[in-house]
Amino acid sequence: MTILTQSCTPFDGQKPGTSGLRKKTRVFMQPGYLECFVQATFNAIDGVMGKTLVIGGDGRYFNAEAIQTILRMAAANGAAHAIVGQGGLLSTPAASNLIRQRGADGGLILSASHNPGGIDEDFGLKYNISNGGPAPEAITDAIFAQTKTLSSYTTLDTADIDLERIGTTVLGDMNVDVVDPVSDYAALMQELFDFDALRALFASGFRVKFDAMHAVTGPYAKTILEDMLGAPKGTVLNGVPSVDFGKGHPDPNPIWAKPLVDLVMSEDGPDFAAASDGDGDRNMILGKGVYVTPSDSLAVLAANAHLAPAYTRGIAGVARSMPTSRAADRVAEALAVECFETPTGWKFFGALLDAGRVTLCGEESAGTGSDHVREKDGLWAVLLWLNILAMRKMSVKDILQDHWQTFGRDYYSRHDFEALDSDAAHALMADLTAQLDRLAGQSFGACTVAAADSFSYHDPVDGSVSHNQGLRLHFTCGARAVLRLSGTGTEGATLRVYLERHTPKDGDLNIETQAALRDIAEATALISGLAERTGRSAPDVMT
Ligand code: VG1
Ligand code: CO
Repeated sequence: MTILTQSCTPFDGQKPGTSGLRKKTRVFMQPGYLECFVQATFNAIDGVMGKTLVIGGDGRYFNAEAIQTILRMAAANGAAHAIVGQGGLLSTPAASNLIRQRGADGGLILSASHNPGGIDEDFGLKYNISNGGPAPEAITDAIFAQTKTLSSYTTLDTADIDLERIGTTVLGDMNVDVVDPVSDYAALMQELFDFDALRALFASGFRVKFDAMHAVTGPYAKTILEDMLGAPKGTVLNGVPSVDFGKGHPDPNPIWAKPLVDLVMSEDGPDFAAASDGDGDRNMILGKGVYVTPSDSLAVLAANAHLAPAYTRGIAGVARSMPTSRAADRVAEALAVECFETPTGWKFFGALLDAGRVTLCGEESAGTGSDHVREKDGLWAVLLWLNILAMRKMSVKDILQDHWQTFGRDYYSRHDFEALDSDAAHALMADLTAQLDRLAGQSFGACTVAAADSFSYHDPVDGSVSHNQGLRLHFTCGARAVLRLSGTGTEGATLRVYLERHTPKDGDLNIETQAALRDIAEATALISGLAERTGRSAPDVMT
Protein backbone atom coordinates (compact mmCIF):
# COMPACT_ATOMS: atom_id res chain seq x y z
CA MET A 1 0.00 0.00 0.00
CA THR A 2 1.34 3.39 -1.02
CA ILE A 3 0.00 6.80 -0.08
CA LEU A 4 -0.33 8.89 -3.22
CA THR A 5 -0.44 12.66 -3.30
CA GLN A 6 -2.10 13.75 -6.52
CA SER A 7 -1.85 17.33 -7.68
CA CYS A 8 -5.06 18.92 -8.85
CA THR A 9 -6.52 22.19 -10.04
CA PRO A 10 -9.66 23.50 -8.31
CA PHE A 11 -13.05 22.84 -9.90
CA ASP A 12 -15.46 25.74 -10.17
CA GLY A 13 -18.78 25.72 -8.36
CA GLN A 14 -18.14 23.19 -5.60
CA LYS A 15 -20.34 25.21 -3.28
CA PRO A 16 -22.53 23.15 -0.95
CA GLY A 17 -26.21 24.16 -1.30
CA THR A 18 -29.21 23.58 0.95
CA SER A 19 -28.00 20.04 1.63
CA GLY A 20 -24.49 19.31 0.44
CA LEU A 21 -23.01 19.45 -3.04
CA ARG A 22 -25.39 18.26 -5.79
CA LYS A 23 -24.38 17.99 -9.41
CA LYS A 24 -25.07 15.90 -12.46
CA THR A 25 -23.61 12.42 -11.94
CA ARG A 26 -21.27 12.84 -14.88
CA VAL A 27 -19.87 16.01 -13.28
CA PHE A 28 -19.09 14.03 -10.11
CA MET A 29 -17.53 11.25 -12.22
CA GLN A 30 -14.95 13.55 -13.83
CA PRO A 31 -11.44 12.54 -12.81
CA GLY A 32 -10.55 14.27 -9.55
CA TYR A 33 -13.90 16.00 -9.03
CA LEU A 34 -15.14 13.89 -6.13
CA GLU A 35 -11.60 13.63 -4.76
CA CYS A 36 -11.17 17.42 -4.66
CA PHE A 37 -14.45 17.91 -2.83
CA VAL A 38 -13.64 15.18 -0.32
CA GLN A 39 -10.15 16.57 0.32
CA ALA A 40 -11.60 20.08 0.70
CA THR A 41 -14.06 18.67 3.25
CA PHE A 42 -11.29 16.93 5.21
CA ASN A 43 -9.15 20.09 5.14
CA ALA A 44 -12.08 22.21 6.32
CA ILE A 45 -12.52 20.07 9.43
CA ASP A 46 -8.80 20.18 10.32
CA GLY A 47 -8.17 16.79 8.78
CA VAL A 48 -9.38 13.34 9.74
CA MET A 49 -6.26 12.05 11.49
CA GLY A 50 -7.30 9.46 14.09
CA LYS A 51 -11.01 10.14 13.48
CA THR A 52 -14.00 7.84 13.04
CA LEU A 53 -16.27 8.49 10.07
CA VAL A 54 -19.63 7.01 9.12
CA ILE A 55 -20.01 6.57 5.36
CA GLY A 56 -23.03 5.51 3.34
CA GLY A 57 -25.49 6.61 0.73
CA ASP A 58 -28.84 6.09 -0.91
CA GLY A 59 -27.60 3.52 -3.40
CA ARG A 60 -27.96 5.65 -6.50
CA TYR A 61 -25.72 5.32 -9.54
CA PHE A 62 -22.04 5.94 -8.59
CA ASN A 63 -22.73 5.34 -4.86
CA ALA A 64 -20.56 2.23 -4.61
CA GLU A 65 -17.64 3.64 -6.62
CA ALA A 66 -17.69 6.92 -4.71
CA ILE A 67 -17.60 5.12 -1.36
CA GLN A 68 -14.46 3.21 -2.40
CA THR A 69 -12.80 6.51 -3.36
CA ILE A 70 -13.81 8.13 -0.07
CA LEU A 71 -12.57 5.15 1.96
CA ARG A 72 -9.15 5.22 0.26
CA MET A 73 -8.89 8.96 0.87
CA ALA A 74 -10.01 8.68 4.50
CA ALA A 75 -7.36 6.00 5.11
CA ALA A 76 -4.66 7.99 3.31
CA ASN A 77 -5.58 11.07 5.35
CA GLY A 78 -5.07 9.12 8.58
CA ALA A 79 -8.62 8.29 9.67
CA ALA A 80 -8.63 5.52 12.27
CA HIS A 81 -12.00 4.01 11.60
CA ALA A 82 -14.77 4.00 9.01
CA ILE A 83 -18.24 2.59 9.60
CA VAL A 84 -20.00 1.78 6.33
CA GLY A 85 -23.48 0.45 5.65
CA GLN A 86 -23.53 -2.96 3.97
CA GLY A 87 -23.61 -2.55 0.21
CA GLY A 88 -22.76 1.12 0.75
CA LEU A 89 -26.34 1.80 1.86
CA LEU A 90 -27.39 4.04 4.72
CA SER A 91 -30.48 6.18 4.84
CA THR A 92 -29.74 9.74 5.92
CA PRO A 93 -31.49 9.35 9.32
CA ALA A 94 -29.77 5.98 9.87
CA ALA A 95 -26.39 7.60 9.13
CA SER A 96 -27.21 10.37 11.60
CA ASN A 97 -28.12 7.74 14.19
CA LEU A 98 -24.92 5.74 13.60
CA ILE A 99 -22.78 8.85 14.02
CA ARG A 100 -24.45 9.47 17.37
CA GLN A 101 -24.61 5.87 18.59
CA ARG A 102 -21.01 5.06 17.72
CA GLY A 103 -19.60 8.38 18.87
CA ALA A 104 -18.17 9.08 15.41
CA ASP A 105 -16.50 12.38 14.62
CA GLY A 106 -18.65 12.87 11.54
CA GLY A 107 -19.96 11.26 8.42
CA LEU A 108 -20.17 11.49 4.67
CA ILE A 109 -23.60 10.88 3.18
CA LEU A 110 -23.81 10.23 -0.53
CA SER A 111 -27.17 11.33 -1.86
CA ALA A 112 -28.96 13.82 -4.04
CA SER A 113 -32.05 12.93 -2.00
CA HIS A 114 -35.28 13.53 -3.93
CA ASN A 115 -33.45 14.26 -7.21
CA PRO A 116 -33.53 11.44 -9.78
CA GLY A 117 -30.53 9.08 -10.03
CA GLY A 118 -28.60 7.55 -12.92
CA ILE A 119 -25.60 8.40 -15.05
CA ASP A 120 -27.54 11.25 -16.66
CA GLU A 121 -29.24 12.38 -13.47
CA ASP A 122 -27.98 13.65 -10.13
CA PHE A 123 -25.45 12.76 -7.46
CA GLY A 124 -24.62 14.43 -4.17
CA LEU A 125 -22.37 14.39 -1.15
CA LYS A 126 -22.60 16.08 2.22
CA TYR A 127 -20.69 16.15 5.46
CA ASN A 128 -22.38 15.66 8.83
CA ILE A 129 -20.80 16.64 12.14
CA SER A 130 -20.46 14.68 15.39
CA ASN A 131 -24.00 15.49 16.58
CA GLY A 132 -25.19 13.56 13.53
CA GLY A 133 -26.52 16.62 11.75
CA PRO A 134 -25.60 18.40 8.53
CA ALA A 135 -22.55 20.63 8.81
CA PRO A 136 -23.58 24.17 9.72
CA GLU A 137 -22.85 27.06 7.37
CA ALA A 138 -19.52 27.93 8.99
CA ILE A 139 -18.23 24.51 7.90
CA THR A 140 -19.87 24.43 4.46
CA ASP A 141 -18.39 27.91 3.81
CA ALA A 142 -14.97 26.61 4.87
CA ILE A 143 -15.34 23.60 2.56
CA PHE A 144 -16.17 25.89 -0.36
CA ALA A 145 -13.17 28.10 0.46
CA GLN A 146 -10.94 25.01 0.43
CA THR A 147 -12.28 23.88 -2.95
CA LYS A 148 -11.06 27.13 -4.45
CA THR A 149 -7.44 26.80 -3.40
CA LEU A 150 -6.85 23.07 -3.29
CA SER A 151 -3.69 21.94 -5.06
CA SER A 152 -3.53 18.26 -4.15
CA TYR A 153 -5.39 15.37 -2.60
CA THR A 154 -4.18 12.24 -0.86
CA THR A 155 -5.29 8.72 -1.56
CA LEU A 156 -4.14 5.12 -1.44
CA ASP A 157 -2.95 2.81 -4.14
CA THR A 158 -5.22 -0.10 -3.17
CA ALA A 159 -7.95 -2.26 -4.62
CA ASP A 160 -11.62 -1.88 -3.72
CA ILE A 161 -12.78 -3.56 -0.54
CA ASP A 162 -15.81 -5.84 -0.21
CA LEU A 163 -18.75 -3.80 1.04
CA GLU A 164 -21.19 -6.70 0.85
CA ARG A 165 -19.68 -8.71 3.71
CA ILE A 166 -20.48 -7.59 7.26
CA GLY A 167 -17.33 -7.42 9.36
CA THR A 168 -14.06 -5.56 9.69
CA THR A 169 -11.49 -5.05 6.94
CA VAL A 170 -8.21 -3.19 7.19
CA LEU A 171 -7.52 -0.53 4.59
CA GLY A 172 -4.04 0.93 5.05
CA ASP A 173 -4.00 1.80 8.76
CA MET A 174 -7.77 2.28 8.93
CA ASN A 175 -10.34 -0.24 10.13
CA VAL A 176 -13.44 -0.43 7.98
CA ASP A 177 -16.51 -1.86 9.73
CA VAL A 178 -19.20 -2.92 7.31
CA VAL A 179 -22.42 -2.91 9.35
CA ASP A 180 -26.04 -3.85 8.85
CA PRO A 181 -27.62 -0.55 7.76
CA VAL A 182 -30.98 -1.28 9.38
CA SER A 183 -30.47 -2.83 12.83
CA ASP A 184 -29.32 0.17 14.92
CA TYR A 185 -32.00 2.33 13.34
CA ALA A 186 -34.74 -0.25 13.92
CA ALA A 187 -33.65 -0.57 17.56
CA LEU A 188 -33.97 3.20 17.97
CA MET A 189 -37.49 3.18 16.52
CA GLN A 190 -38.42 0.42 18.97
CA GLU A 191 -37.28 2.63 21.84
CA LEU A 192 -39.31 5.61 20.66
CA PHE A 193 -42.63 4.00 19.79
CA ASP A 194 -45.14 1.61 21.30
CA PHE A 195 -44.44 -1.43 19.13
CA ASP A 196 -47.07 -3.49 20.96
CA ALA A 197 -49.75 -0.95 20.10
CA LEU A 198 -48.51 -0.84 16.50
CA ARG A 199 -48.56 -4.64 16.25
CA ALA A 200 -52.11 -4.62 17.61
CA LEU A 201 -53.06 -1.97 15.04
CA PHE A 202 -51.83 -4.15 12.17
CA ALA A 203 -53.38 -7.26 13.72
CA SER A 204 -56.75 -5.48 13.83
CA GLY A 205 -56.72 -5.30 10.04
CA PHE A 206 -55.66 -1.66 9.72
CA ARG A 207 -54.33 -1.43 6.17
CA VAL A 208 -51.13 0.44 5.34
CA LYS A 209 -49.13 0.96 2.15
CA PHE A 210 -45.63 2.38 2.26
CA ASP A 211 -44.01 3.39 -1.03
CA ALA A 212 -40.22 3.29 -0.80
CA MET A 213 -40.03 4.64 -4.36
CA HIS A 214 -37.23 2.17 -5.31
CA ALA A 215 -34.99 4.06 -2.91
CA VAL A 216 -33.13 3.44 0.33
CA THR A 217 -36.04 3.05 2.78
CA GLY A 218 -37.15 -0.28 1.28
CA PRO A 219 -35.03 -2.48 3.57
CA TYR A 220 -35.80 -0.30 6.61
CA ALA A 221 -39.55 -0.32 6.01
CA LYS A 222 -39.67 -4.05 5.32
CA THR A 223 -37.78 -4.86 8.52
CA ILE A 224 -39.77 -2.52 10.73
CA LEU A 225 -43.27 -2.67 9.27
CA GLU A 226 -43.43 -6.20 7.91
CA ASP A 227 -40.97 -8.18 10.06
CA MET A 228 -41.15 -6.42 13.44
CA LEU A 229 -44.71 -5.07 13.41
CA GLY A 230 -46.40 -7.86 11.52
CA ALA A 231 -47.80 -5.83 8.63
CA PRO A 232 -48.74 -8.12 5.74
CA LYS A 233 -46.08 -8.81 3.11
CA GLY A 234 -46.60 -6.35 0.31
CA THR A 235 -47.24 -3.45 2.68
CA VAL A 236 -43.98 -2.00 1.38
CA LEU A 237 -44.17 -1.08 -2.29
CA ASN A 238 -41.13 -0.56 -4.55
CA GLY A 239 -38.98 -1.80 -1.69
CA VAL A 240 -35.80 -2.81 -3.50
CA PRO A 241 -33.32 0.08 -3.85
CA SER A 242 -32.21 0.58 -7.43
CA VAL A 243 -29.48 2.79 -8.87
CA ASP A 244 -31.96 4.83 -10.91
CA PHE A 245 -34.99 4.57 -8.58
CA GLY A 246 -36.92 2.77 -11.29
CA LYS A 247 -36.30 5.83 -13.48
CA GLY A 248 -38.60 7.91 -11.29
CA HIS A 249 -38.19 10.96 -9.08
CA PRO A 250 -37.89 9.56 -5.56
CA ASP A 251 -39.79 12.60 -4.31
CA PRO A 252 -42.72 11.76 -2.03
CA ASN A 253 -45.32 14.26 -3.14
CA PRO A 254 -48.66 13.98 -4.93
CA ILE A 255 -46.97 14.51 -8.29
CA TRP A 256 -44.16 11.96 -8.15
CA ALA A 257 -45.97 9.46 -5.93
CA LYS A 258 -49.22 9.74 -7.87
CA PRO A 259 -49.95 5.98 -8.01
CA LEU A 260 -49.95 5.87 -4.20
CA VAL A 261 -52.20 8.92 -4.01
CA ASP A 262 -54.59 7.37 -6.52
CA LEU A 263 -54.64 4.23 -4.40
CA VAL A 264 -55.66 5.98 -1.16
CA MET A 265 -58.23 8.05 -2.98
CA SER A 266 -59.83 4.91 -4.42
CA GLU A 267 -62.91 3.18 -3.04
CA ASP A 268 -60.95 0.24 -1.65
CA GLY A 269 -57.85 2.22 -0.66
CA PRO A 270 -55.81 1.54 2.49
CA ASP A 271 -56.46 3.32 5.79
CA PHE A 272 -53.05 4.93 5.78
CA ALA A 273 -50.31 5.37 3.19
CA ALA A 274 -46.92 7.01 3.16
CA ALA A 275 -43.87 7.40 0.97
CA SER A 276 -40.27 8.41 1.48
CA ASP A 277 -37.58 9.90 -0.74
CA GLY A 278 -34.23 8.80 -2.18
CA ASP A 279 -32.31 8.96 1.09
CA GLY A 280 -35.20 8.25 3.47
CA ASP A 281 -35.42 11.57 5.25
CA ARG A 282 -38.69 12.83 3.74
CA ASN A 283 -42.23 11.60 4.27
CA MET A 284 -45.58 12.00 2.63
CA ILE A 285 -48.61 11.13 4.77
CA LEU A 286 -51.95 10.07 3.35
CA GLY A 287 -55.11 8.71 4.90
CA LYS A 288 -58.06 7.17 3.20
CA GLY A 289 -59.32 9.94 0.89
CA VAL A 290 -56.95 12.58 2.23
CA TYR A 291 -53.48 14.05 1.66
CA VAL A 292 -51.88 15.65 4.70
CA THR A 293 -49.72 18.64 3.76
CA PRO A 294 -46.30 18.46 5.42
CA SER A 295 -47.00 21.71 7.26
CA ASP A 296 -50.22 20.28 8.70
CA SER A 297 -48.42 17.03 9.49
CA LEU A 298 -45.89 18.89 11.63
CA ALA A 299 -48.71 20.65 13.48
CA VAL A 300 -50.68 17.43 14.06
CA LEU A 301 -47.55 15.63 15.28
CA ALA A 302 -46.75 18.50 17.64
CA ALA A 303 -50.28 18.40 19.06
CA ASN A 304 -50.27 14.61 19.50
CA ALA A 305 -46.64 13.58 20.08
CA HIS A 306 -47.30 12.98 23.79
CA LEU A 307 -49.27 9.87 22.77
CA ALA A 308 -46.01 8.10 21.79
CA PRO A 309 -43.67 6.78 24.52
CA ALA A 310 -40.69 8.95 23.52
CA TYR A 311 -42.65 12.16 23.99
CA THR A 312 -44.97 11.43 26.91
CA ARG A 313 -43.40 14.27 28.88
CA GLY A 314 -44.39 16.69 26.13
CA ILE A 315 -42.25 18.64 23.71
CA ALA A 316 -39.77 21.37 24.59
CA GLY A 317 -40.57 23.41 21.51
CA VAL A 318 -41.10 23.31 17.77
CA ALA A 319 -39.01 24.68 14.92
CA ARG A 320 -40.07 25.06 11.33
CA SER A 321 -38.38 26.43 8.27
CA MET A 322 -39.58 29.92 7.38
CA PRO A 323 -41.62 28.93 4.28
CA THR A 324 -43.41 26.18 6.23
CA SER A 325 -46.94 27.21 7.19
CA ARG A 326 -47.65 28.66 10.57
CA ALA A 327 -49.93 25.78 11.58
CA ALA A 328 -47.28 24.49 14.01
CA ASP A 329 -46.97 27.93 15.65
CA ARG A 330 -50.63 27.73 16.69
CA VAL A 331 -50.00 24.39 18.40
CA ALA A 332 -46.87 25.70 20.12
CA GLU A 333 -48.84 28.64 21.42
CA ALA A 334 -51.57 26.38 22.78
CA LEU A 335 -48.96 24.16 24.43
CA ALA A 336 -47.09 27.23 25.71
CA VAL A 337 -43.80 26.03 24.25
CA GLU A 338 -41.24 27.91 22.15
CA CYS A 339 -41.55 28.07 18.38
CA PHE A 340 -38.68 28.97 16.05
CA GLU A 341 -38.58 30.01 12.41
CA THR A 342 -35.35 29.00 10.68
CA PRO A 343 -34.05 29.19 7.10
CA THR A 344 -34.72 26.30 4.72
CA GLY A 345 -32.44 23.30 5.29
CA TRP A 346 -32.05 20.91 8.21
CA LYS A 347 -28.64 22.29 9.15
CA PHE A 348 -30.38 25.21 10.88
CA PHE A 349 -32.22 22.96 13.36
CA GLY A 350 -29.09 21.37 14.82
CA ALA A 351 -28.18 24.06 17.33
CA LEU A 352 -31.77 24.29 18.65
CA LEU A 353 -31.99 20.50 19.02
CA ASP A 354 -28.59 20.25 20.71
CA ALA A 355 -29.57 22.98 23.16
CA GLY A 356 -32.81 21.16 24.03
CA ARG A 357 -34.87 24.16 22.94
CA VAL A 358 -36.99 22.10 20.51
CA THR A 359 -38.12 18.49 20.27
CA LEU A 360 -39.85 18.54 16.87
CA CYS A 361 -38.78 20.18 13.61
CA GLY A 362 -40.32 20.31 10.19
CA GLU A 363 -40.22 21.70 6.71
CA GLU A 364 -42.94 22.16 4.14
CA SER A 365 -40.92 19.98 1.75
CA ALA A 366 -42.03 16.79 3.50
CA GLY A 367 -39.38 16.79 6.19
CA THR A 368 -40.22 16.09 9.81
CA GLY A 369 -37.99 14.96 12.62
CA SER A 370 -37.22 15.12 16.31
CA ASP A 371 -34.33 15.16 18.72
CA HIS A 372 -33.82 11.38 18.28
CA VAL A 373 -31.36 12.13 15.43
CA ARG A 374 -30.17 15.33 13.77
CA GLU A 375 -31.75 14.79 10.36
CA LYS A 376 -35.29 14.68 9.17
CA ASP A 377 -36.59 11.16 9.26
CA GLY A 378 -39.21 9.70 6.93
CA LEU A 379 -39.96 6.39 8.64
CA TRP A 380 -39.92 8.00 12.06
CA ALA A 381 -42.73 10.32 10.91
CA VAL A 382 -44.68 7.34 9.59
CA LEU A 383 -44.30 5.47 12.88
CA LEU A 384 -45.27 8.50 14.95
CA TRP A 385 -48.40 8.94 12.84
CA LEU A 386 -49.23 5.23 13.26
CA ASN A 387 -48.62 5.44 17.00
CA ILE A 388 -51.00 8.41 17.21
CA LEU A 389 -53.61 6.62 15.08
CA ALA A 390 -53.33 3.55 17.31
CA MET A 391 -53.97 5.67 20.40
CA ARG A 392 -56.67 7.97 19.07
CA LYS A 393 -58.52 5.27 17.15
CA MET A 394 -59.66 7.81 14.57
CA SER A 395 -59.07 8.01 10.84
CA VAL A 396 -56.43 10.35 9.41
CA LYS A 397 -59.23 12.41 7.89
CA ASP A 398 -61.00 12.80 11.23
CA ILE A 399 -57.77 13.70 13.01
CA LEU A 400 -57.14 16.41 10.45
CA GLN A 401 -60.68 17.79 10.67
CA ASP A 402 -60.47 17.76 14.45
CA HIS A 403 -57.14 19.62 14.24
CA TRP A 404 -58.59 22.31 11.99
CA GLN A 405 -61.66 22.65 14.19
CA THR A 406 -59.33 23.32 17.11
CA PHE A 407 -56.69 25.54 15.51
CA GLY A 408 -58.22 26.70 12.23
CA ARG A 409 -56.72 25.68 8.90
CA ASP A 410 -53.64 27.05 7.19
CA TYR A 411 -54.34 26.51 3.50
CA TYR A 412 -50.94 25.93 1.97
CA SER A 413 -49.31 25.15 -1.35
CA ARG A 414 -45.87 25.40 -2.91
CA HIS A 415 -45.57 26.24 -6.59
CA ASP A 416 -42.28 25.29 -8.25
CA PHE A 417 -41.07 26.80 -11.50
CA GLU A 418 -38.28 24.49 -12.56
CA ALA A 419 -35.26 24.71 -14.87
CA LEU A 420 -35.67 28.45 -15.38
CA ASP A 421 -33.03 30.52 -17.07
CA SER A 422 -30.71 31.20 -14.17
CA ASP A 423 -30.08 34.87 -15.01
CA ALA A 424 -33.79 35.57 -15.38
CA ALA A 425 -34.58 33.91 -12.05
CA HIS A 426 -31.83 35.78 -10.23
CA ALA A 427 -32.93 39.06 -11.82
CA LEU A 428 -36.51 38.44 -10.66
CA MET A 429 -35.31 37.95 -7.10
CA ALA A 430 -32.95 40.95 -7.22
CA ASP A 431 -35.61 43.29 -8.59
CA LEU A 432 -38.19 42.09 -6.10
CA THR A 433 -35.68 42.61 -3.30
CA ALA A 434 -35.15 46.17 -4.50
CA GLN A 435 -38.91 46.85 -4.40
CA LEU A 436 -39.58 45.38 -0.94
CA ASP A 437 -39.47 48.70 0.89
CA ARG A 438 -42.05 50.25 -1.41
CA LEU A 439 -44.65 47.47 -1.44
CA ALA A 440 -46.52 48.07 1.81
CA GLY A 441 -49.90 49.64 1.15
CA GLN A 442 -49.97 48.73 -2.56
CA SER A 443 -52.76 46.53 -3.92
CA PHE A 444 -52.37 43.80 -6.48
CA GLY A 445 -55.63 42.28 -7.68
CA ALA A 446 -57.65 41.41 -4.60
CA CYS A 447 -54.70 41.63 -2.17
CA THR A 448 -52.95 44.51 -0.43
CA VAL A 449 -49.40 44.18 0.88
CA ALA A 450 -49.07 44.83 4.60
CA ALA A 451 -45.31 44.27 4.88
CA ALA A 452 -42.49 42.78 2.83
CA ASP A 453 -38.95 41.79 3.76
CA SER A 454 -36.00 39.54 3.09
CA PHE A 455 -35.65 36.92 5.83
CA SER A 456 -32.50 36.93 7.95
CA TYR A 457 -32.01 34.35 10.68
CA HIS A 458 -30.26 35.07 13.93
CA ASP A 459 -29.50 31.74 15.54
CA PRO A 460 -30.53 32.14 19.19
CA VAL A 461 -28.09 29.44 20.30
CA ASP A 462 -24.82 30.02 18.45
CA GLY A 463 -25.36 33.66 17.48
CA SER A 464 -24.68 33.07 13.76
CA VAL A 465 -26.57 35.19 11.24
CA SER A 466 -27.78 34.04 7.81
CA HIS A 467 -29.08 36.65 5.38
CA ASN A 468 -31.11 36.39 2.14
CA GLN A 469 -33.09 33.33 3.17
CA GLY A 470 -36.21 34.15 1.16
CA LEU A 471 -38.48 37.09 0.35
CA ARG A 472 -41.67 37.42 2.36
CA LEU A 473 -44.85 39.19 1.32
CA HIS A 474 -47.41 39.63 4.07
CA PHE A 475 -50.87 40.66 2.96
CA THR A 476 -53.42 42.67 4.94
CA CYS A 477 -55.80 39.68 5.01
CA GLY A 478 -53.15 37.77 7.00
CA ALA A 479 -52.09 35.63 4.06
CA ARG A 480 -48.41 35.22 3.17
CA ALA A 481 -46.31 34.45 0.12
CA VAL A 482 -42.62 33.54 0.17
CA LEU A 483 -40.26 33.41 -2.78
CA ARG A 484 -36.86 31.75 -2.84
CA LEU A 485 -34.54 30.00 -5.23
CA SER A 486 -33.85 26.32 -4.68
CA GLY A 487 -30.43 25.31 -3.43
CA THR A 488 -30.63 21.65 -4.42
CA GLY A 489 -31.24 21.76 -8.17
CA THR A 490 -28.64 20.89 -10.77
CA GLU A 491 -30.16 22.50 -13.85
CA GLY A 492 -30.84 26.23 -14.36
CA ALA A 493 -32.73 27.73 -11.43
CA THR A 494 -35.88 26.61 -9.62
CA LEU A 495 -38.10 29.31 -8.18
CA ARG A 496 -40.26 28.22 -5.27
CA VAL A 497 -43.35 30.26 -4.43
CA TYR A 498 -44.89 29.32 -1.10
CA LEU A 499 -48.49 30.41 -0.48
CA GLU A 500 -50.55 30.26 2.69
CA ARG A 501 -53.74 31.64 4.17
CA HIS A 502 -55.19 30.97 7.57
CA THR A 503 -58.90 30.36 8.08
CA PRO A 504 -60.13 30.42 11.67
CA LYS A 505 -61.79 27.39 13.17
CA ASP A 506 -65.28 28.77 12.57
CA GLY A 507 -64.48 29.56 8.91
CA ASP A 508 -64.80 27.37 5.82
CA LEU A 509 -62.36 24.53 6.48
CA ASN A 510 -62.96 22.51 3.34
CA ILE A 511 -62.20 24.72 0.36
CA GLU A 512 -60.09 23.24 -2.45
CA THR A 513 -56.53 24.32 -1.64
CA GLN A 514 -55.60 26.02 -4.92
CA ALA A 515 -58.93 27.87 -4.96
CA ALA A 516 -58.30 29.09 -1.41
CA LEU A 517 -54.92 30.48 -2.50
CA ARG A 518 -55.75 31.83 -5.96
CA ASP A 519 -55.84 35.53 -5.01
CA ILE A 520 -52.47 35.34 -3.30
CA ALA A 521 -50.92 33.43 -6.19
CA GLU A 522 -52.17 36.07 -8.61
CA ALA A 523 -50.97 38.96 -6.48
CA THR A 524 -47.54 37.33 -6.08
CA ALA A 525 -47.26 36.82 -9.83
CA LEU A 526 -48.13 40.49 -10.43
CA ILE A 527 -45.68 41.78 -7.82
CA SER A 528 -42.78 39.68 -9.12
CA GLY A 529 -43.54 39.90 -12.84
CA LEU A 530 -43.33 36.13 -12.84
CA ALA A 531 -44.97 35.34 -16.17
CA GLU A 532 -43.05 37.92 -18.26
CA ARG A 533 -39.73 37.19 -16.60
CA THR A 534 -39.86 33.41 -16.64
CA GLY A 535 -42.05 32.84 -19.68
CA ARG A 536 -44.15 30.45 -17.56
CA SER A 537 -47.86 30.82 -17.05
CA ALA A 538 -48.20 27.91 -14.61
CA PRO A 539 -45.92 26.10 -12.16
CA ASP A 540 -44.28 22.79 -13.11
CA VAL A 541 -45.09 21.22 -9.77
CA MET A 542 -47.69 22.15 -7.16
CA THR A 543 -47.50 20.44 -3.81
C1 VG1 B 1 -35.18 21.44 -0.69
C2 VG1 B 1 -36.30 21.74 0.29
C3 VG1 B 1 -35.73 21.91 1.68
C4 VG1 B 1 -34.92 20.69 2.07
C5 VG1 B 1 -33.86 20.40 1.01
C6 VG1 B 1 -33.11 19.12 1.28
O1 VG1 B 1 -34.28 22.52 -0.74
O2 VG1 B 1 -37.02 22.88 -0.11
O3 VG1 B 1 -36.77 22.14 2.58
O4 VG1 B 1 -34.28 20.89 3.30
O5 VG1 B 1 -34.48 20.29 -0.27
O6 VG1 B 1 -33.99 18.05 1.38
P1 VG1 B 1 -34.31 23.66 -1.88
O7 VG1 B 1 -33.14 24.53 -1.59
O8 VG1 B 1 -34.27 22.96 -3.17
O9 VG1 B 1 -35.63 24.36 -1.71
V1 VG1 B 1 -33.49 16.55 0.80
O10 VG1 B 1 -34.62 15.40 1.33
O11 VG1 B 1 -33.39 16.91 -0.82
O12 VG1 B 1 -32.02 16.35 1.51
CO1 CO C 1 -33.94 13.54 1.29
